[in-house]
Amino acid sequence: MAPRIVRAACPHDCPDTCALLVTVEDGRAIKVAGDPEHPATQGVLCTKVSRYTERTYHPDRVLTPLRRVGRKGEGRFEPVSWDEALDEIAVRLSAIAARNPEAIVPYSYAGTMGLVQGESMAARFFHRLGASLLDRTICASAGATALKYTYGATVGMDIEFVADARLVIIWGGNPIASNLHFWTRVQEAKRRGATLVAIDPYRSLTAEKCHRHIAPMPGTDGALALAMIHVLIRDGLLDHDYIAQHTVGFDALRERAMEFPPARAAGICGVPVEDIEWLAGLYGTLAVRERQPVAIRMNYGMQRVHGGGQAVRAVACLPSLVGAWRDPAGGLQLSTSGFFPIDHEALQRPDLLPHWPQVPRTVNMSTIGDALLDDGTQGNGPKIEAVVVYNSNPVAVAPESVKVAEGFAREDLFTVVLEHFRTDTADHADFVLPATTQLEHVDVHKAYGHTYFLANNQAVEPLGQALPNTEIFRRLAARMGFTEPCFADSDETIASQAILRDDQRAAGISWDSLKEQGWQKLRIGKAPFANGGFPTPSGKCEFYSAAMARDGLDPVPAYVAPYEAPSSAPELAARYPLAMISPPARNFLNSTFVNVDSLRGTEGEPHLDIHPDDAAARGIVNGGMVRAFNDRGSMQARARVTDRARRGLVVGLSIWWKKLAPDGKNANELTSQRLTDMGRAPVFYDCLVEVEAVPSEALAS
Ligand SMILES: Nc1nc2c(c(=O)[nH]1)N[C@H]1C(S)=C(S)[C@@H](COP(=O)(O)OP(=O)(O)OC[C@H]3O[C@@H](n4cnc5c(=O)[nH]c(N)nc54)[C@H](O)[C@@H]3O)O[C@H]1N2
Ligand SMILES: Nc1nc2c(c(=O)[nH]1)N[C@H]1C(S)=C(S)[C@@H](COP(=O)(O)OP(=O)(O)OC[C@H]3O[C@@H](n4cnc5c(=O)[nH]c(N)nc54)[C@H](O)[C@@H]3O)O[C@H]1N2
Ligand SMILES: [Mo]
Repeated sequence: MAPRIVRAACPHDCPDTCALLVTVEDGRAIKVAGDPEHPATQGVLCTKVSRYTERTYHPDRVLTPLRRVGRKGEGRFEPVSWDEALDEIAVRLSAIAARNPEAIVPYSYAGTMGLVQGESMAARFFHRLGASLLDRTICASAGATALKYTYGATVGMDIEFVADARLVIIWGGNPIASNLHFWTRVQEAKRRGATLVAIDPYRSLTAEKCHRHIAPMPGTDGALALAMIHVLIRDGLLDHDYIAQHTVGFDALRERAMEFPPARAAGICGVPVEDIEWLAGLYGTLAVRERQPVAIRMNYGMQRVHGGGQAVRAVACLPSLVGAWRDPAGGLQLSTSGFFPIDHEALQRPDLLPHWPQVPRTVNMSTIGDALLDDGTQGNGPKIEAVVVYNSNPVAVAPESVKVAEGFAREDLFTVVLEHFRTDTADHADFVLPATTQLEHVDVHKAYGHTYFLANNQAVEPLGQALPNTEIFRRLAARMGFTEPCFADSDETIASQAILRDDQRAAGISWDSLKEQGWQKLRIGKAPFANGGFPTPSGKCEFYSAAMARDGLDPVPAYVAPYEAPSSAPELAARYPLAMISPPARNFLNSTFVNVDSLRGTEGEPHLDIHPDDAAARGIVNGGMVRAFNDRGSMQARARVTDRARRGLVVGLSIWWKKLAPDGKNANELTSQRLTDMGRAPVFYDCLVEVEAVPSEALAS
């Protein structure tokens, strides 16, 4: 048979959500390429996804249901039939549900971003069961909450126009690794004369390619942004007309910003005063005096700290102060997901909850360690007796991993994991159920870095006995006696339910048109906030947020210090003087792809970047083994002595599978379960450690 091309979508948790063309020959996918016609993809894929067939046909794929035969965490299993596995799971879950369904917890995140395999049948199943709800906070909820208070939704500029910007500030993001197609456009802006600035404690792959790199200590961006606002106001670099018509709370913001003269912020952030003056001056002069487009690409890296929400809010005020929204190439983007009209109720069917509109208790995925170790006497609801994990690898990715692993190792916990591979989490399962990959199932996708809906058509038949998440929950629902018609919906039916009807932004877009065309752009103005129209209660950009005041938060952008820094925790900082961050490695996607040999080969082994002065003070040499530790745990890594890490900072690119690391540990052994100022999100980059050289005789084998 001649090869055929199938239109598909990249499922991974990345702002770029690429349109794929999959070449299928004799029932096998032989090539995955970027769609050259799709403006966001531009025919280019990242290294990871261009190797997608390597992951799909990986010899380690789980292709039959597995039942545990060893101890929890040991990873010893025997194959069983689907009937055996599902019958036993249904019996176990039914028995727990008969006592209290809230003792059952679903655990999922964005292993696939697809609306069908991500949230539909699984959500229906757990709602009908009355299981605990899961607060899906592990990535973006601090920043998303901040944007909702400030702009009304997770919306912003369309970066398709950014090539025309004169200044691009990349704030807390590393697009060369984690937002590649944005970087392509920024390269074009650079060729056309734009100035590029990175704000990042680490000289990332991206920061080293910008004209200027400002390196604040982690968690201090709020002070930096308030000082920029201070300079804009002090120097009259303001779009008074935009402020008057399209914002609320300017006086309150001015008062707050007056508390942050650049010299004060410079002290907090550990950056030169001149950097702050220069950046604010350039931003304001270009935008206000020269009426040139200035763009800020904020990313989630900056909000994984105590004050992450307030910091995002402070930065989010900048474009409204200078009227940057007036130009399609100006403004700010953190996320575009709020533009998408999605019918979550149709997908998830919360009305199936036993006492709807009353809802069961909610478990925060970011504190799953504590939740699993709670014996039910702490007032948080019943002890967790069962966890069903899909699209996530919590034992590797959730903070304070020692506790997470201890929780998943509980012999009285019943754990089911739907997976492609035997991850660190799967090793703790009672049952591992083989799930299909994106090439083997149907899905529909929104994006968070552009404004196209995409279809994922099924390219090949499921491998082995793998089944889509939807089908696994469909079969479980049948065994549990759930007879509502929605449990019989096919994946294509679900895909057609995902897009809200009657929303102008999606006019002309349906599952039928999408699966033919592959992708379609939402109807949104080129400069969506040129004339205000923010989806806030006031319809304006809210410098002052009455909703925040009601929610017990500071209604004006503020600087909230890190939990773990010399200023806020001097005693801790004396013992653990180095700030540690663990942002994504370029060849991994969170913990996905770590087991793909070619990609792991490129990353090599876990590294820790440390400044030459900090290394010398500890007798650490380049290439030597080191141990990073604090009161929560430790991990070993190969030291890279480099001034990419500023003084006082160490960087361990992540997220390694623990079992593929030399000591069976990763960066989350060190991170804490404390939460951000808003959004109940984790503080992965608010983490003090000490580092020591590991004598060679003490090396983990
Ligand atoms: N290759 C690859 N791409 C990915 C991912 C991946 O794992 N690998 N993950 C995907 C996911 S889930 C997400 S959420 C996004 C994340 O992508 P980004 O939002 O870009 O976030 P991070 O990679 O976490 O961090 C980006 C940069 O922020 C810096 N940073 C850390 N702390 C601070 C701080 O306090 N202030 C400032 N200004 N900067 C700070 C880090 O040094 C890092 O260089 O990327 C997605 N894309
Ligand atoms: N230290 C540290 N920790 C972090 C971060 C960090 O920067 N530093 N980043 C955080 C962030 S931003 C995020 S988003 C989280 C990410 O955390 P997760 O969302 O858990 O992401 P992954 O680690 O990629 O795990 C996803 C799993 O889903 C599986 N999967 C993929 N598709 C399917 C499917 O269709 N069906 C089923 N059943 N399974 C599927 C994959 O095989 C993979 O094992 O990690 C967080 N943890
Ligand atoms: Mo994320």
